[in-house]
Amino acid sequence: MTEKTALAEGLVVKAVRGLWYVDTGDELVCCSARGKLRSGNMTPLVGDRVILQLLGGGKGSVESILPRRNDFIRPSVANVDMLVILASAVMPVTDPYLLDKMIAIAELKNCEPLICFHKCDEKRDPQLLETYRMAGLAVMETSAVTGEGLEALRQALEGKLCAFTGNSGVGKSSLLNALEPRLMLETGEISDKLGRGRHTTRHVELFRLGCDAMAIDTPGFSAFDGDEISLELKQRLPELFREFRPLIGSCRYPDCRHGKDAGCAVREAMERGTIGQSRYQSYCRLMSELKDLKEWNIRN
Ligand SMILES: Nc1nc2c(ncn2[C@@H]2O[C@H](COP(=O)(O)OP(=O)(O)O)[C@@H](O)[C@H]2O)c(=O)[nH]1
Ligand SMILES: [Mg+2]
Ligand SMILES: [Zn+2]
Repeated sequence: MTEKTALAEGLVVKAVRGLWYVDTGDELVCCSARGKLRSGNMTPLVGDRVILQLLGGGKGSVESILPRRNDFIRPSVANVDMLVILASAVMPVTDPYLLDKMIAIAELKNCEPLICFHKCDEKRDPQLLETYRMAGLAVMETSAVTGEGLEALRQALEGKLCAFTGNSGVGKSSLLNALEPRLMLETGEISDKLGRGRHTTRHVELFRLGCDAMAIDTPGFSAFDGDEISLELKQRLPELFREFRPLIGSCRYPDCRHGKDAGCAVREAMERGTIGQSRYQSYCRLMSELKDLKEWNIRN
């Protein structure tokens, strides 16, 4: 019994009840996590790059987790390069406030936001699109029906680990299917709120898209919501609205919160029209929602 077991590096592509499926490039290895990892309170997440011990027969154990770019709680996923946020101008119409919240969370997590104005075959909202373009965010119009925007989207995703999010019914699964037909994801489910638990899959899985991208389909906005609301989000909120950044130093008072403060350069830019009104309103609403966060955190 002197045989030395081999170590390999791989990507966690699926997690199911205490087992992690790790793609080493050569094979898919079903792993448990070493006690050492668990006692250190580190659980591998889908998207993690890990060092594993190969035990033969497609089995192994995760030895250590390589440093992460970011991690999310719900869905449990790490190293998301890009958050693809879908919006729709037809039922269910996306509330710009939800979009802005998702964008802020993406920025907080060092994750590139990409906004897809989806179902563009049915309806477009050029004004909203322009609001985001003006903010310096990546935007595109997509349709799973006509295929519009798919090629541009493929190019934007290339080489990245992407999470698709957006309100239930906005078309996430349909868009993923349009990008990669063999995925055959279920589409057209009714409200996530009603269906939760019944239709929501329990495990998190990364899909390989043809364009050398990995993607994860998330159940809806709720998934990236609540849990990610943190004190850090509150403290860094102004800079998470990227078009505010160049203005922040120009406010009259250095501690300006960019609300009703006198001489606020951000608000003045909104009044001049160089910052979208809806973006500014979302900022103010988020700020007021986060105001009592400290107390909220203690309560929970
Ligand atoms: N017109 C139109 N309908 C779409 C498009 N993409 C999805 N849908 C429809 O929108 C509904 C919800 O789609 P689904 O992919 O299940 O949304 P999800 O909940 O975000 O995954 C389904 O009835 C789809 O057929 C699109 O590009 N254009
Ligand atoms: Mg879906
Ligand atoms: Zn200000």
